[in-house]
Amino acid sequence: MAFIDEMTVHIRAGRGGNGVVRWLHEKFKEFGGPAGGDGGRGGHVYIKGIRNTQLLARYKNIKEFNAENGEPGANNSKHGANGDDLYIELPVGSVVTNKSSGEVYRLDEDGQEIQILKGGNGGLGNERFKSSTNQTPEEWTPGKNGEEADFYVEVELIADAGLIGLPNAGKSSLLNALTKADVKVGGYEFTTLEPNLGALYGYILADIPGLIEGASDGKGLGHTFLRHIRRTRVLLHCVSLEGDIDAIKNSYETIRNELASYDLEMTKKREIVILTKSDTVLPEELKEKISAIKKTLGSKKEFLIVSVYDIDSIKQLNDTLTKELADEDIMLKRDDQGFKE
Ligand SMILES: Nc1nc2c(ncn2[C@@H]2O[C@H](COP(=O)(O)OP(=O)(O)OP(=O)(O)O)[C@@H](O)[C@H]2O)c(=O)[nH]1
Ligand SMILES: [Mg+2]
Repeated sequence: MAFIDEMTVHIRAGRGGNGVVRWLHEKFKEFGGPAGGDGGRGGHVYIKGIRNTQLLARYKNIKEFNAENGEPGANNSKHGANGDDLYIELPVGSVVTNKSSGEVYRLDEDGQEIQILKGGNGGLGNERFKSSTNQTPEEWTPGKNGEEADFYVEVELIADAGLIGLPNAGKSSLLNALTKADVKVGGYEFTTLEPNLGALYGYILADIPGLIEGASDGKGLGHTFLRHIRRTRVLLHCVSLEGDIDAIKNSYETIRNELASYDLEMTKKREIVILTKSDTVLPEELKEKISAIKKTLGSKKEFLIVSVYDIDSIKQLNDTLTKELADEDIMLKRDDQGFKE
């Protein structure tokens, strides 16, 4: 699917600081005993998931990342400071491969942190080498190199919400109205042949080709592209208000049936019904259609009445959607902590 981004970078954890040779300075004593401190540890490297699909663009001209080195030890047995750990922020949906070891890390959640490289340990100061037979050790050891490797980063954006519906329902038009996607729109069926994605405040909206009755048997464009919205949290089910009441009801039921025959789990997803093209319907007709649809949907279903020519209705859809996705975020986080709604 479009929107995949990638980069290859060299990443280094920090080198440990060297141990040092120092002596205690006491009056009337040339050597007051060894007092060289150990070096500090080099900084580790972490990757951190952030909900920002544009993040990779920030690293366009960067070929390498380096965590801070540890400081050398000091006199009076002082330990050198550890190098700062490095946090590399990457979009949620990033798959990061260590090209030397083959290890693969996935950032699936906002705020998730994974350590990918360890900083080198600091070296030992001469105080460490003191023994009964050696009161004046001159030995010290250098800090160890941090781990380093080339990494391949690929971002697979996972859609948060998916626009579904019959062909011509106005799905792509809504994607364009809500995001900067600017995809092809047409007054004929199957304008959209491949899924399109758009970004809405860091959330990803997917617009997929229209489904028709029998899509599960391969009619129209089939239904395999439903896999692109398998992991979405919310379905935006678009139903055009253009047809008569029976057509509208059938349109809704057809899509629900096709979803069920693709995967029953899909029918358990949160669904917001969007009644599109409201500008094509006269006010009194709209009332009739709405009350008929309410009965079909039952009391639990939420719906919105939208026209791309009615800015307020788009704004309302935008608000509902962003609130819905943000609430879901909070619920998911609570689930992680063992809370249940
Ligand atoms: N009057 C009116 N026309 C609309 C509205 N939304 C979309 N349309 C028109 O409806 C037609 C279909 O719109 P699309 O956005 O391409 O529909 P789609 O659901 O993506 O269609 P497929 O990609 O074929 O599945 C186009 O001619 C649009 O201009 C609306 O709110 N009002
Ligand atoms: Mg379309």
